[in-house]
Amino acid sequence: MGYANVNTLWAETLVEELVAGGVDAACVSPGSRSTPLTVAFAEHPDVRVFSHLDERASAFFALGRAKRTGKPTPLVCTSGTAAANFHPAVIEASQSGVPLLLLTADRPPELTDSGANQTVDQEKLYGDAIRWYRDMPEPEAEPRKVRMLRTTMARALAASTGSDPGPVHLNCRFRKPLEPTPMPDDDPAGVPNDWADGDRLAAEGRDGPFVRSSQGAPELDDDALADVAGALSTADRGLLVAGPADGGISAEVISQLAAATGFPILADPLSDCRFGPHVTDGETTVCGGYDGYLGAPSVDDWPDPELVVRFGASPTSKPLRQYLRDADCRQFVVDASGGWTEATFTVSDLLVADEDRFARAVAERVSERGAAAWRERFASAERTHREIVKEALDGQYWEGGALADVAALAPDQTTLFVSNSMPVRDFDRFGAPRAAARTVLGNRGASGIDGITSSALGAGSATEDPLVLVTGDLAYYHDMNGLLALSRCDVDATIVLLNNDGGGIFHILPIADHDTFESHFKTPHGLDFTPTGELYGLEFGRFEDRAAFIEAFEASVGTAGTQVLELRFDAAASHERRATLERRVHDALD
Ligand SMILES: Cc1ncc(C[n+]2csc(CCOP(=O)(O)OP(=O)(O)O)c2C)c(N)n1
Ligand SMILES: [Mg+2]
Repeated sequence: MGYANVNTLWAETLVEELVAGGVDAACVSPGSRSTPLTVAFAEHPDVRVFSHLDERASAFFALGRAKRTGKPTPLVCTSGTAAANFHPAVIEASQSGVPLLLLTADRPPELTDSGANQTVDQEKLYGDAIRWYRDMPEPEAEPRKVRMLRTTMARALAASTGSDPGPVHLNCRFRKPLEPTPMPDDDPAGVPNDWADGDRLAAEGRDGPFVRSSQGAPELDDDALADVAGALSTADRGLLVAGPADGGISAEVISQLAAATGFPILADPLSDCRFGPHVTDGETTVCGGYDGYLGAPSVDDWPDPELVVRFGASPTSKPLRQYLRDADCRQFVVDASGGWTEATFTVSDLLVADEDRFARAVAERVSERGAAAWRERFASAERTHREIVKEALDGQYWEGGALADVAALAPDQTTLFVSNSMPVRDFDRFGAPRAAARTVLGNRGASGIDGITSSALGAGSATEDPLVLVTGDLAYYHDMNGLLALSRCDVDATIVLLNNDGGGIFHILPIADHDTFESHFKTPHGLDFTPTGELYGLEFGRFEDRAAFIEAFEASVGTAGTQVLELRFDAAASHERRATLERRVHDALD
């Protein structure tokens, strides 16, 4: 095969190997140094290219896609600060265990630290947030080097997926000509016809990936499984906690474990276990209201759990985290990545094992179910909580009410992205478990309010599901650039914008009583977001009450195009409402 020059050979081979490894899309941003990569992706018939003008939005878009698909979407940028704009998404990907593949274009090594234009130190730019880093050698039409390139692509994909998924960074150096300009054979940038010198593997690769890597999932041995199963079989009062997870334990498997043990499941909204058919299968008690009742004084009189098995990251709910902190019992964390991410430091047993396999194996070995009274205690608290929230929906609307409605009304098979700050907390407290199948995503790795819209649209780009994003106003403002992906990347969404004119969350912190609260913490901005409708080609509507919002929401999720449904709230009033409802639940439990 003929190539215009060494950069074309290099970039086309790189893309060919990624496609052989399962890549079907890439996110690119304009710039000169990355030209060979951009052209190679754009010209590959099996790659869908998402073109983003802003690298920060691009990286979050790729992150959202990976959260939805479990596969990396390679990211391409030019040299300089462009690469630094990937950094927030890299951190989120690392901390939430999501595959990313960063291809940062760079100048040849002799220009590092030389004052050359748009040249910065890109070596290990993202520090420890990277699972594997490689400073790529300069492209060369040399057989061994090209086999290295092919192998490196297989390795990069393997390193970003597997049992400890995360970002991989390849710093890709290119020398001019960057465009596919044909260069003569005898030029250093040219590719002689016989460059491979008969090395067919270098020239053509293999049928499929150059290196097929198989990665086994970690499993416990029989003794360890018997120990856990024994502990579960002898406990009357156990809890199964499904924390936020991108690809953690599945609802089906945790249900098997719940059926075998008789223990309730406390399902974080960002686990795969809050919603789905298992919720009403009769064998399991799926709890979603614990954020509202576990802080009740009367819960202190409940007997302690005798055992807790946790999957995924630390739960979103603070009352749940505190409850687990105070439970003096054996607490297992099952984590295939072996991350030791447990900030309350209450875990007694860290089990590095594939979550589904572990739970299946333990469910088979458990011999006795726990006490029905314990399960009923949780089921009854759930009913109390749910009734009080349901009643409240008929009264003054509040931010949590909107989340309760979204949870109830989103169609089956929705992909739902929930922003940080109050939206995810309200969703946790007020989003009742339902039998509908949903994919709920959020950025809880680092809990930033940046890149939320882009992450949601990236997730939406990977699915035919209706896409719903629930975001606060500061998060919406922070990533307005991300809205351009709606038209450029052909994504439709329903965006529920909860506008309380600033960071409502700060009302619940002690700083709320300080002079600097309004100006430097709550930061009311007074922005009218209506013009984002015209600017980004979406329908922007403001809704005054619950009935109007529900009507617009139901219409939007069934319609093409993007609708932003803005609800305006007073943050202080919403907090009062949360507090009143919490008190009501606590009193009812008393
Ligand atoms: C990038 C980033 N900057 C700052 C913060 C700190 N922070 C946490 S919540 C919040 C306010 C978010 O406001 P909004 O999106 O309107 O949600 P609300 O608090 O009103 O629910 C801020 C600034 C953060 N998490 N991430
Ligand atoms: Mg706000």
